[in-house]
Parts: sequence; structure tokens; C-alpha cells
Amino acid sequence: MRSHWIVFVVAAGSAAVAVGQADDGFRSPWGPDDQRGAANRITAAKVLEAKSLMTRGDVYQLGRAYEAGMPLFGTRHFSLRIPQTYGPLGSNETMYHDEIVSAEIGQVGTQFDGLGHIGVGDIFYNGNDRGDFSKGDGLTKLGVENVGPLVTRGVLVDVAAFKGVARLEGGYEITLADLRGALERQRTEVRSGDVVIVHTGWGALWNVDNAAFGASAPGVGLEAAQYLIDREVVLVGSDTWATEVVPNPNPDLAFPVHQLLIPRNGIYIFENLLTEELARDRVYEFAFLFAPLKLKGGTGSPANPLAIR
Ligand code: UVW
Repeated sequence: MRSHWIVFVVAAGSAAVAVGQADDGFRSPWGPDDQRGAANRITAAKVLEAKSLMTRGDVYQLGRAYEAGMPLFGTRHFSLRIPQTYGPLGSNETMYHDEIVSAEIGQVGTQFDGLGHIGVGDIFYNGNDRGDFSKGDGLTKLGVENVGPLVTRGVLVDVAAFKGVARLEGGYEITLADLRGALERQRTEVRSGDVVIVHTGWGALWNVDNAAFGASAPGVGLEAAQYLIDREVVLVGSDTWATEVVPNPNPDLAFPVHQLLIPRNGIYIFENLLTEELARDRVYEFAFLFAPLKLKGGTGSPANPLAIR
């Protein structure tokens, strides 16, 4: 069941950005069987570039704790139970605990959105039709197990500092001028194969005012996203639950930046990252290390990525 090919072009600032369906926009430059998308940009040279950025030995954890009561999108849920204490085993009395976790495990808390997460109508990354791979017991294509390790140069873009605020307002669209201005202020450039993480300050609301945290979010707009696509990044992340601006300034559109990045360009999204410490220490360039959980047929991965300087 293939939906009609239609192109919607939305004026985003001065640029026109295609956000709808296009028969060319979904085709992978890495071939018709490709399931890794922009992860293909991480070459041995990018790994060595990341290594060269480890000059101080400072390690930053970018993942948040998974815990009951954390903000969740829509009807998603999370629970962790320790069913019982087992043992004792042997004369040495070994005791042990296991946990049962119930959650949309790739889509709660700090989360890495894989290529099977988002479609435009029925069409997903590389022209894959939902009807062909979306199965109840796991995606048969574009599962997160295909991504592989992401070890590359990371860039933090502190848009909050550029705007002179601790926290951008909910619904604030990060424009191309904001992105460029923040990068210039930091004297940082974005290169092919980079991971780009945006600090908005919104993460300060996490587990402090969860209603406000989830009601809206500042984030990347279509034009800024297109800038990062043109620079051939691997991933765009941030300290908000969507990374993109919510609601979109165009009230007709729902999560168009997700569509532009993931199915149309094979670029991953990271959400709910802990960016405060990098912003505080003005660490704008670092080695980024993350390997998605090999959750076969999964849409995303829980995460505790590392930034090392
Ligand atoms: C949706 O899946 C709609 O949102 P997110 O990727 O932000 O969790």
C-alpha cells in the first residue's frame, strides 16, 4: 500500500524546505538496501578526529536517569519492578535481584530515534513502505540494531547563551540565524559526519515542572534543520523531548523536522539529553561515543551517550 507521492514545500524564513513526500527525498545515497543512513558518514577518519579531541580526560554523561515520574510523551509509560530477592545459593549464600522493565524502551527518557521511528504517510527511510516492514513483534527493516556504533566529533550549539537567556521559551523556533549566530559566537564549525547537540536550557524543567516540560518545547525549525542536513551531520540532538520546536509555527504541521531528518535524510535524532554540564563548561567540541542497544526490530534506543574532552 503505497501512498501518493506529493511534495509540500514550506517557506521557512528565506529558505524553502520540502517537508512532504518526494520520491527522490527518501532514496538513500548509500544504496537501495541501506539501513544505516547517516551513520555511514562515520569513517575511521571521524573516529580519529574524535580521539584528537580528547585532550583533558573530562567525561560527560549525556543520559538522564530512567525513573518513575519522569516526563513521558503521549501515552508512553515506564515502570521498573524488582519482583523478588532470589537465593540464597550455595553455602556462600549468594543473593540476587533482577528487574522487570515495562516501557516503550526506545522512546522514553533519553532516547535515540532510529530510522524506523518516523514516516511520511506510509513511506519511511529509503522508500520503505510501512506495510512491508512494520510488524507487531518488531520492525523487519530499519530496526535500531542496524545503526552500529557512533564514535565521531560532537558539537554543542549553545543557542540559549547566544540569545542571552538561561532557557529559551516553549515554542521558540531556532532559526538559521540563531544556529549560525551561536556557532559564530562559539567559533565552532559543523563538519560532515558530526553529531550536533543543541542546548536550549529546557532541560532545567525535567523532573522540576514536568507539565511545562511536556506542554511545548523550544527547538530546531525546518530551516535550521536543512542547514544541518546540508552540512551532512549524522545526528541532531537536544535537551528537549522533541529536539524540534513544538508546536511548529505552522499549525498544520506535526513534527515536520522529524520527517525532514529521519525518513528524508537518514539523520538520527536524540532527545532529552543532559546538556547542562557541557554548556556550563563551554565544551563546544568533544568526542561523542554511543552505541545503540541492539534491540532487534526496535524503533529507538535508551541511552547514556558520552562526550569526552
Ligand atoms: C514522536 O515520536 C512523535 O515524538 P518523539 O520522537 O519526540 O518522542
